[in-house]
Formats: sequence, C-alpha cells, structure tokens
Amino acid sequence: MKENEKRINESSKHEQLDHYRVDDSGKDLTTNQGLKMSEDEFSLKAGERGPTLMEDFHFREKITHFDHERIPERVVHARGYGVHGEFEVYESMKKYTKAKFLSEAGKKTPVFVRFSTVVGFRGSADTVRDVRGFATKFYTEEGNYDLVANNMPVFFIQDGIKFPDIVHAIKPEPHNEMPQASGAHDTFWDFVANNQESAHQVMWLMSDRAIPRSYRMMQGFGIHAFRFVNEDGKAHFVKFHWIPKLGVHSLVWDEAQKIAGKDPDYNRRDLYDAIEKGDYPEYELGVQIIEEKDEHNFDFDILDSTKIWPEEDVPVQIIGKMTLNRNVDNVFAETEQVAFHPGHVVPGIDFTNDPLLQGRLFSYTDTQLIRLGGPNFHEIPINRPVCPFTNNQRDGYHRQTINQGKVAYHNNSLAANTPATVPKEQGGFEHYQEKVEGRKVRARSESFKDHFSQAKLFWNSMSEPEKMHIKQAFAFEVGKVKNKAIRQQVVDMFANVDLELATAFAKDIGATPPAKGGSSVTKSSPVLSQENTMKTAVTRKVGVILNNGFNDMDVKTIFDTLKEVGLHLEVISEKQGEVTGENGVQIMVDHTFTTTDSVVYDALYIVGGNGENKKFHMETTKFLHEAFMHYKPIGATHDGKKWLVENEMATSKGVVATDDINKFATLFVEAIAAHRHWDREII
Ligand code: HDE
Repeated sequence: MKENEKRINESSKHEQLDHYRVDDSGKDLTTNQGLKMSEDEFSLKAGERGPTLMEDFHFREKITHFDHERIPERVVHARGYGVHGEFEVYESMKKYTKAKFLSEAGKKTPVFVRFSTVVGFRGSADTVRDVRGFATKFYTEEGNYDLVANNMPVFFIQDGIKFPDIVHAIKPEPHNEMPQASGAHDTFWDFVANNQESAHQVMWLMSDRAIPRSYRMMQGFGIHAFRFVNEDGKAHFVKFHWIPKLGVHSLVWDEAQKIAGKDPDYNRRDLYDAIEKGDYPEYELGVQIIEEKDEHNFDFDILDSTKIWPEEDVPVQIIGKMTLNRNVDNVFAETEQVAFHPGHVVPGIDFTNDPLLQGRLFSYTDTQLIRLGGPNFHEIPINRPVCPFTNNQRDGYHRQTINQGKVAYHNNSLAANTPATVPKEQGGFEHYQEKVEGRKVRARSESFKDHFSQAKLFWNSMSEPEKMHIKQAFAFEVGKVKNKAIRQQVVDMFANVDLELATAFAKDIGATPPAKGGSSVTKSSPVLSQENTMKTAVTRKVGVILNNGFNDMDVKTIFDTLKEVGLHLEVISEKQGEVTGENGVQIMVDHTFTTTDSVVYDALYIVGGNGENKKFHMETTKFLHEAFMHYKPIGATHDGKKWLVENEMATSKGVVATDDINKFATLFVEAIAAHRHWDREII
C-alpha cells in the first residue's frame, strides 16, 4: 500500500504524536547537547562567595531557555483549553460533498478541539460574559480540516475589515488596561451604538449563552455559509452546528462572577475532570443545507454573518458525532501551539463570498507567523497532518524537515516534475468555479442592511426567565458605561429591537426610556431558547454537606443511587479527613467550607449530623442561601431538613426534602435534571 493510501483511523494522530511524547522521569539530567551534568543547584563561581563565571554554559543555557519560554498570546481567544477526541459519521454526506472524512457511515477521524473565551488575556477567568470559541481540527486523510467555530451563531460585524475595530473596542481600554475580559465599558458600547450591525450578536452576548455552565454544555456554530461540493461538482450552501448531548446550559450572572474569583479555571477544570473520569463529552454535528437556486429566497442575505438561518425554515440535519476522550499531555505543546485556520479545507468543502469569512481567510496564517515564530508552524506535532505533505516550500525559522535532493521548484525535469500536482478526479483540491462579476467597490450590499429583525426574532424566542436575564445583563453592562451619552445611544439603538427591553434597562441606568420603536417582527424560533434544550442530571456535580453522626445507612444508599445515575458527589464538612456516621460508617471529606463554595456545584444535598456547632450551622446556611438564590436544586434528608424549615425554603420549587430514601433520590435527580428552577420565589 502506498503511504498516501494509508487508512486514517481515530488513533492515527496519537500514533503520530507518540513519536514526540517524552517521559523525563527516571532519566539522567543533561544539557540540551546531551551532556550529563553532575550539578544543577549551583552556578559555577570563582570561589564559593565569588562571581559567577562566563564559562558556565549550563547556567547560561538553563537561564536563556527560561528567558525565552513565553510566546505572544493569541490576539483574541488567548485563554483556551484543548482536548483530543474522535469524530464518527452517522450518515454518508456523499450526496453533498466529496470530503472523504464525511463519506461513509461509521468512518472515524481523529480531532483536536480548543475551547476559549475571546476577550480575556491568557490568565483571565473562565466564567466572564463573553463569546466562546469552539475550534476543531479534523486530521483527515486528505489533510487537516479546521472548523473554527463560536458558541453563538452570529458575529458582531459583517466585513473582515472591521475586525480590528471591534477587537480594539472590546479589549481593555488602552489608557488603563481595564476592565479585564469584559465588555462592560465605554469603548465597547460606543462601538455597538455606532455600528448597529452588532445588534443581533449583542443580544446573544447579553443572553445566558455568554456564561456557559460547561464547555460540555455549549453549542458550536461555524457561523458563515460554507460550500459543500460533491463529486459531480454540484455545490450547496452549508452551515455547521455542534450540538452537545448534555444540552445547552448556563450559569447565572451572580454565580459566574463569584466563580471567577473562587475558581477562575472553572470551565477548563470541568472539562479536564470529565475526561479524566471517563465522562467523555459528546457533540453531534449538524448541517443546514441550502440549494444554490434558493440563494436569494430568504428575507435576509444567507451570506451575512450577522444572520442565522432559522431552523424552522432550514432544518438541521444531524450527520455525525464527536467524542472528546483524552486530555493533552502538555498544554503549551498542544493547546498553545495548535494553529487553526478556517482556510484549512479539504476537497468537497469550499468558501462563499461572505465578506467576514473572506477576511478570516487572510488573518489566521498571518497571526500564526508572529505567534509561532515563522512559516514552519505546520511542522509542530499538534499541527502536522496525519497524511503526507510535500511541496517545494523550504527553509525558514525552525525548519525540521530535511528535504533531500536539489530540486525545489516547478516545473522541473530533474525530478520528473514532482512533487506532482494531483488532478481533481484523483483528490486534488480545485476551487469551486463560482461565476463572479462586478465593479471594484468599497461598499456593502443593500441585502446586509437590516440589523434588527433577527435581533427581535431572538428576543421573541426567549422564555420569560431568559428575557429577564437579558434585561439584567444590559443593566449591568451598560450601567458600567461612564459616558451618559453612550448609555442613551445604546437605549435608543435597542429600542429598534424591543421597546419593553430598552425601557426596562433604560430605567436602571439613568437613561431616558424610548418613546417609540420596536421591530414589528413577531416570528420566534423555539430552538433558540435554552428552556427547550436536552435536560439530564448525568455528570452533574452535587455538594453534600455532612457532619459526624449522620444517618449512615440511609445516606450510603442515597449516595449509591445518585452515583448510579451518573452524578458526582463531593462531601463538604468542617474539617478534612473523615466524617463518621451514627453506626460507625466513615466517609472521606473532599472539601471544607473553606476550600470550596456553593457556586461550583450544580446542586446541594444537606444531611448534617448530630455533631454540629455554630460555625457548621452558619456555613451550611450560607451555602444554602447562595444555592437557593442561584435557583439550584436543593435536597435535604434527616437532620438537614431543619435548615430548609428555618429558612422557609421547604416548599419552594426545586427543593426536595424527605426521609423516604427512594422517593428522595427520584425527586432529587429530576430536580437536578431541570438544571435551574427559575419559577422559585426569591425571598
Ligand atoms: Fe477568529 N481569529 N477572526 N473568528 N477565531 C482568531 O487566530 C479573525 C471570527 C475564532 O482556539 C485568531 O490563531 C478575523 C469568527 C476562534 O486557536 C485571528 C475575523 C469566528 C479562534 C482571528 C474573525 C471566529 C479565533 C487569533 C473577522 C467564529 C480561536 C489567534 C474577519 C466562526 C482558535 C488565531 C483557537 C482566532 C481572526 C472572526 C472564531 C486573529 C480577522 C466569525 C474559535 O487570526
């Protein structure tokens, strides 16, 4: 079998990476030249108390390498977390695309995914209000295909030339570098009010989508219209969707802010832990397909990245599933050095004239050149295709390939004109021959100019709690704007979306409520609401408050039942070590009230015990209040029930209190599956 016919399977990338993986443990310490060193604690000096000598090559090498350990962080999406996995096709897409990795049911392709926030620096917190990146590299037999997606289906701008403007506006303000990782400041809202194409994306940004509970509970959207092209050369427009099997769920804003302090690594920890525990996150890949003849049959331009294709009009067809199943060995080598590019395509996937996509096609390689220090970043292990790659490109910083022979040009006769181009019939990429005609203009199509209809469609699709959160988000974010005129401009702009919304937050931020406005769109798209997402308790994290003298027989049974349905329990008590039940059963404590907090749990289960003191009582009350305020499921049995009675919560929504252990487990799991209990009266 020829090398380039080698069958790619889900292990191919790991087999390749194995050549680079090194375990240093148990080895001798050497310099980078392989010289074994007898001493690594002391620099070479002229006398024990004398100056360090220039000839100390070991000291120089060690310090020099350290001095150069950092590379520039990504200009956007700096904070990210990467994991390995595999993609499996459910249904052949041959009818639409000749992409081989989508060609047959059951076919598996290795993938690497990097999730990220956009605005914050590399060391910022995970749970800030922001768009999330969801970039996937498929290592296919025809080369790497990158689906560089976000967790929201639209974007702030319509033309790539405005990307530096939006990013300059939303990043910390340059005169004082504040605020970190947040859009809640003057320049961002000044941009929004004066670039009204951002309206739709800003609605998403103010919604719960901007504070995902987990990367495992987040959608991904390719945003742009791409093209599928089949063997016969026939093309269709296509949009890509990742749909998490655990449903789409979010934090509440107060909780997100507190987690940013209590556990800034909250989302990456959640992902890392899930994979370590074998709770492999799964996402289905969906496509929306539009025939070329229907390009102009919508009341929006299908090439406009500030628009969705409503699923009621263009259904999402599920075509495969991605499973994330391995953490990286080294974050720098893999997550930091991975280089995505929407222009990394394979035969059968092509671009459209979406002006935002066109801008991206330039930017990504350009940014890797500075970030990864030269043109050979494709040779870095995480970026290497699993299929062979050969051409006449040579040299440059950090070149690793040793190209033999003297020919590095086309056309040649010395090497029989190889490396040879490949006809499209044999798998060579050929750009889709779209017919293009027009004058050279710096302009925007009229069809891109409706900025409010889909923003209103989104608003109409929200449930009442979601609408409330959006109003509160505007009140928080725009309320942080110091310039009064900008606050007013934002109110006036969003009056074009919905009068009730603009009036509600105008009142909170000291602006004049709009007298008129509101889009006339009445349509809604129910799938946009997270209330209609998949609901399951599987993999949720429950904090269990336990003290000595608890009812060990019942509690053990409840623990077993909850674990069986896939919940993860963490025992919280006053001290680390063990707590002992009334019959002598001992349970390990995972956390004290000091080392954890109610905000990092999906639900709270209060058992208590008879060994309680005042501090325990107060700490439990604090946990309970916070969980209640964040609409979380709360369970209590035995001694634990007294906290609910004391705090008048026993009959509230999502609160389960009974000593009937079977009933308790069933009701508590149901309450956890519901995620949050928005109809709870907050006292
Ligand atoms: Fe990006 N974007 N982007 N972007 N983007 C980058 O590339 C850019 C856009 C997205 O985990 C950069 O390697 C321009 C849309 C993700 O490594 C940079 C425009 C979408 C990631 C860049 C956009 C994205 C990036 C910075 C407008 C969703 C992180 C570092 C024309 C579909 C990938 C890098 C990772 C990263 C440019 C708009 C998603 C500068 C010019 C729309 C998920 O090249």
